[in-house]
Amino acid sequence: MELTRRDFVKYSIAAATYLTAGRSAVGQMMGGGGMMGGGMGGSTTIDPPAGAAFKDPVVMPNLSTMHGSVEVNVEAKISQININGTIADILTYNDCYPAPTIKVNKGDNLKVHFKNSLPMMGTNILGQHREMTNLHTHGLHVSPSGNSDNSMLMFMSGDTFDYEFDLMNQYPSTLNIYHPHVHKTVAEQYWGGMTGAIVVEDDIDILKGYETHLLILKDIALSGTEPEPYTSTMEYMHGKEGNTVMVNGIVNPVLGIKPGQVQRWRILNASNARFYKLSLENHTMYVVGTEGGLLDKPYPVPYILLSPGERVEVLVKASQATRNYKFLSLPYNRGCGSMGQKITLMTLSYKGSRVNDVIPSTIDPRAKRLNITPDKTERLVLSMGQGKGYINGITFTMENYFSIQSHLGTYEVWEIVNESGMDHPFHQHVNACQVLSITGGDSSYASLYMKAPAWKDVVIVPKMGSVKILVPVMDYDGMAMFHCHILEHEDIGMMGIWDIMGEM
Ligand SMILES: [Cu+2]
Repeated sequence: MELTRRDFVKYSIAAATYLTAGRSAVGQMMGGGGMMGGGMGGSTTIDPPAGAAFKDPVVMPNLSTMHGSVEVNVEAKISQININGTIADILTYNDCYPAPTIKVNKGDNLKVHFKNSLPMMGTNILGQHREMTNLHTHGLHVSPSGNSDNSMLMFMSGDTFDYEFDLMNQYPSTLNIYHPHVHKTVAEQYWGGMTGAIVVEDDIDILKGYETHLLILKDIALSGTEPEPYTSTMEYMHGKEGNTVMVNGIVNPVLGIKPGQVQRWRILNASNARFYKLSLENHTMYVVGTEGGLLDKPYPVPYILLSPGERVEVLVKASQATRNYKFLSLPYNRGCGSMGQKITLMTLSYKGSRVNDVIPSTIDPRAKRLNITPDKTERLVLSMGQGKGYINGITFTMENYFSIQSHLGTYEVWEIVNESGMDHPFHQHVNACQVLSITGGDSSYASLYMKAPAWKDVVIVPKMGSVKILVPVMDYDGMAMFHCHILEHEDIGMMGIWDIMGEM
């Protein structure tokens, strides 16, 4: 099925009709009130005792036995999940929190049999039906049209749909995300638990020998046994942060490492609004990959900032005395009145017999910074006010939005200016970009991404600052999107349409 621009308008009308049809609010999933997670006004510490053993998220079973084909079932549903000792009603894919990891290779054909088994839950405070959902494959370089990564699709309770993603042009060694993308329900469903990883395996051997783990960082606050509900526009303006912060669904899990061992960690910030300033006590971390693939060499850093939607790959070497070390998130002020918190995310525990692993000096020599004259330049101004988010003064609705028209085979520079007092992690679908410059914000974040040949699909636009990114427009036309990845901001309109047309 090919979704055209005319179809998009049709879908908009269908959605509007659906909204005004006045379906009764059955089974209010979320009740009660509650404050945003602590930390407002000052810096606080969350330092829970060491928890259960670290576990990687479960791996999604592949139903296909054909080489080059991956076929999975993904069912959105409410499941009972143990959140730090409380059995809670969490929004999941396939009863798992976080969702099962889909593993693929470049060149594969990925089929997803999707089912929306969320019950009807009435409308949220933005007026959207809570159970309306779909599937976005954040980071995949695939078509934004038809039955591929098409964020215009919407599914009601009980609907099924077969997605198909052609990974012919996909970047290898990437950590991507699957999550819902229906405007005005994204934040609530993501907050409630609907997030999983798509790992595209390496096509080179350099990192294959290292013990590898996936770390999905996610916070939540519960109200009784349910995810704390959204009760005010202010929560959408701030973005929700939870007081329970987990790695793969566990509070402060303990990960073992042998003395002298090097481990590879793929890290995803799957929180709605929480920024992590990641630091491993007494250790240097070596950044070897970002959203769009591996870097040319390891970049040693004392800490790395990871905003919602961002991913990073690091190598860590157990080069210190044998004991436990805290993997921390240090306080960071992202704006909106919070100084941030110091959080113990995970405990790294030296154990076992000594090995002598080495951090390699090169990673992927194919990674290069582009030096290209752009075909055109776009300027996007992000702002907030009156309970809404804006791009160039326009708040996204299905009928009216800011859009960029681009042509396949071209390169564009997007200058993104932040006129608000809060950082916004800017995300564009379909094509990863390189960072040309960052003004304001954390200086080590800016210097890393201005010098490394990093491919990114989320870049922090610092409060009252700006970024310039170089965006290739390659392989796929159709209606894609760009938006703030504080998902509450997307839901209140900080989103636009990227109208990618054929070659000029
Ligand atoms: Cu934002």
